[in-house]
Amino acid sequence: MTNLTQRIHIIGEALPNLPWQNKPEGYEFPVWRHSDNPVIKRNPVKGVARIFNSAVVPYEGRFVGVFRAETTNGRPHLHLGWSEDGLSWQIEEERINFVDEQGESFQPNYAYDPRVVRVEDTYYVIWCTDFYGAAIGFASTKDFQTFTRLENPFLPFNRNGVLFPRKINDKFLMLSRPSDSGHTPFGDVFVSESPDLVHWGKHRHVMAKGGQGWWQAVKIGGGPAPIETSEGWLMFYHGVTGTCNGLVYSMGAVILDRDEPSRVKYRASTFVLTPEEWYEERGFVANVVFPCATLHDAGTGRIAIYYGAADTYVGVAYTTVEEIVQYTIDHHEEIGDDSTIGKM
Ligand code: BMA
Repeated sequence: MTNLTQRIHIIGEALPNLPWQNKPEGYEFPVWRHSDNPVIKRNPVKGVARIFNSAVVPYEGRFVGVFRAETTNGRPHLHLGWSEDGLSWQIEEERINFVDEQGESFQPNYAYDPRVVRVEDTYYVIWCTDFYGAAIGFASTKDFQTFTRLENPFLPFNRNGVLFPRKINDKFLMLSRPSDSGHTPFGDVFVSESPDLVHWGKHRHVMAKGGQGWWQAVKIGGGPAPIETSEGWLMFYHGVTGTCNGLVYSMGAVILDRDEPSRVKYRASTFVLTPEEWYEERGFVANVVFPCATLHDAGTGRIAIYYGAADTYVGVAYTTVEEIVQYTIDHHEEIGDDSTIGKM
C-alpha cells in the first residue's frame, strides 16, 4: 500500500481543547483508551442508574452532550450534560423536554442511542424512539434549551440514524439501519437523502454486515457523525457477532466516498476496539463497545471517540486521522457490493 500519512487530514474546524492523551508507549492498535475510563460511572445523577451510548459536541467554548440515561425504572430517556473539559460531566436531573413543531410539549415514550450533529447553525438530535416500535426520532435545537421534535422522518423499524455534518450535492444525507422492533438479529447500513429534512428518498445501500471476519457477522450500525477527511468520510461504527453467551459489540472503521457516500472506499477487516477492559466486559449488558460521537481537531488531526461500555458507562478512546485512515486503507476488505452506489 502507498503511504498516505503526509497528506491525510481532517477537513473541518479546529478544536484544540478536545480531551487528549498520547498513545501509550508500545501499544500496537490504532485506537487507545483514556487512562481514567470510564468517564461517566454508575448513578451519575439522581434518578439515573446508568449513562452510555451518548453524543457530545463542542458548544460555545465548552462541551454539551445528549445522554442516554437509563432511569431507575429501567426506561431510557435523553438528558443534557455539560462539561468544561469533555471528561468531567454535569448531567441534568430533568430529561430533555421536547416541543413539537406547534410548540406543544412532546415526550418520546422512550429514547436511546442519541447522536448529535451540527449542520450549518443548527444541531440535530437523532435517537431511537417509539413509533409503533423502534424507529428514528429527530429533533433540532440552536441553543440546547429548546428542542423541536421533527415528525418521524422514516418508517419503522429503524435505528442508528446518523446525519452527515454538511449537505452533499445540496442534499441532507442520513444513514440508518432498518431492523425489526426487538434485538434485531440482522442489518446493513443504508443512506437516504432529503432536500428539506422532511421528505426522504433515494435510499441506497451503503455497507453490509459480514466479510471474512466474524466480528461483524450478525449486524452493523452507523456510529458517530462521519468526519470529513482528505480520503473521504471517516466513520466509526459498531459490528456485532453472536456467541453462545450472547452478542458482542465492537467498533469498526470505514471510509465513504466524499461525493457519493453510499460507496465504501476502504473498510477495515478487523475491529478497531473490542471489549477488553472490565467496564466493557462487565455491566448491564456485557461485552458492548458502542461509539456514538467524536470530537476532532482539524489542526492536529486528533480524534476523541465517545462510546458506551457494557450498556453501563461512557468511555473515551483516542486516535489520529492519519493513524486510523492509514490503518483502514492498509486493512481494507471489500465486503459484498460495498463499493457500488447501492441502487441495485
Ligand atoms: C442494541 C441497542 C444498543 C445497546 C445494544 C447492546 O440493540 O439497544 O443501545 O447498546 O443493543 O445491548
